[in-house]
Amino acid sequence: MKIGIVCYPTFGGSGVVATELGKALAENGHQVHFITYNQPARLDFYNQNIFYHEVSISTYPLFEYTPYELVLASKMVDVVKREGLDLLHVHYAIPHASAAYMARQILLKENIYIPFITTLHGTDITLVGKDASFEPVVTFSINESDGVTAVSEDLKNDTYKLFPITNQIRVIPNFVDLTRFSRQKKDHFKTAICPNGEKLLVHISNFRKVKRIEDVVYVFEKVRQHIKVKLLLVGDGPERQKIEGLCRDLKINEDVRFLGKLDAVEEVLSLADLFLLPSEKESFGLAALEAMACEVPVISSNTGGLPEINVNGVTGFLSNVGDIDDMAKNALIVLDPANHDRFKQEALKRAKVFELKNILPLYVNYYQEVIEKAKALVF
Ligand code: GMT
Repeated sequence: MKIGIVCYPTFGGSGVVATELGKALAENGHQVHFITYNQPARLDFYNQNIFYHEVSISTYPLFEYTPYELVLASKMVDVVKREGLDLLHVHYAIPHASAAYMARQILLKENIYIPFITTLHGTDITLVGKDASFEPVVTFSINESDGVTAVSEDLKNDTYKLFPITNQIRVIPNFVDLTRFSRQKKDHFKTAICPNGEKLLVHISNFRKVKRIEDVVYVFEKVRQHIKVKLLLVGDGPERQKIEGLCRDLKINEDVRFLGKLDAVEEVLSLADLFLLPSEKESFGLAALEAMACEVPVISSNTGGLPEINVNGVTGFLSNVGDIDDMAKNALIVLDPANHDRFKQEALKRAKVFELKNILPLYVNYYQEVIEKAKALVF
């Protein structure tokens, strides 16, 4: 198949999933065309089946806001025609689904029907999409998609709850590549960061409000009252400065390190003893799955799709959003030497359910289904 993938080329979960999916499809012999405004962050290897088409936006003094969606739709039209694509797969509804709809309508005038699949990732539904300023377009473009997937059952249910959706939504969960995300032996690094045998707690995110990073810090501070611990915070974003200030105020800054945006997160995860993800909302929680693949148990909130990955009392624990006392208590249970190995093994076992080789065929079969349906519809 020849597939066009549209995504945000950033470190955010939707871009990561789209890029990893494209890479896996290419390795399985499909031709993959990324259509984005920058080289995707995780597109870090060469494969003869991967092509990159840049959406370059030129500004004009009249435009206070450059109409990116129009440039993207035009680029999709161009790539579909030039490369003879079979399908467009857009990740994150806003504005990719409506741009794909526009491209499909333009191509229809030239007797080309390009089906498109929209994958919903979370905030495109639960935060941004449901806002009245976007809602009609989001509803319309989801209903007009030739196929729709959501990354968890919870996100599917939320989408039906929040929008008048008439289209079928298929759940295809996110996945992890276990050849990359597996625990590596990094004893020298661990000793450098935890010279006195401290346990290492890790959080990785885009440092947005929805991640509740202050809860990570408060949980860490509570655990620190009982056992020797260090905290690594990976990623960057709008909350970082506030969190740095909080660590200073709590006088724990000597035990907390901010690593910024990192490519090789699997190396940090290989040192970790516990992963913290206390988010307000989380449609899936890819970061937690990647941690579990590296044998790191997870303390998380019980929001969104997190209970579909993190099994309470088995791979870690789930608590109500904001219940830092419960999270700290659970962290101590997981880190107890009598329990830790069991939680680590269960985390890996659970991550294997979401292994790339199990999830990739779900996408490939769905692509074929949608392409066949589109052919029957038009010709
Ligand atoms: O977590 C974020 O804020 C980034 C966001 C995105 O769209 O890039 O992540 C969403 O998609 C990820 C991949 O499907 C999911 O693992 C995250 O749970 C989801 N984030 C939220 O729902 C807040």
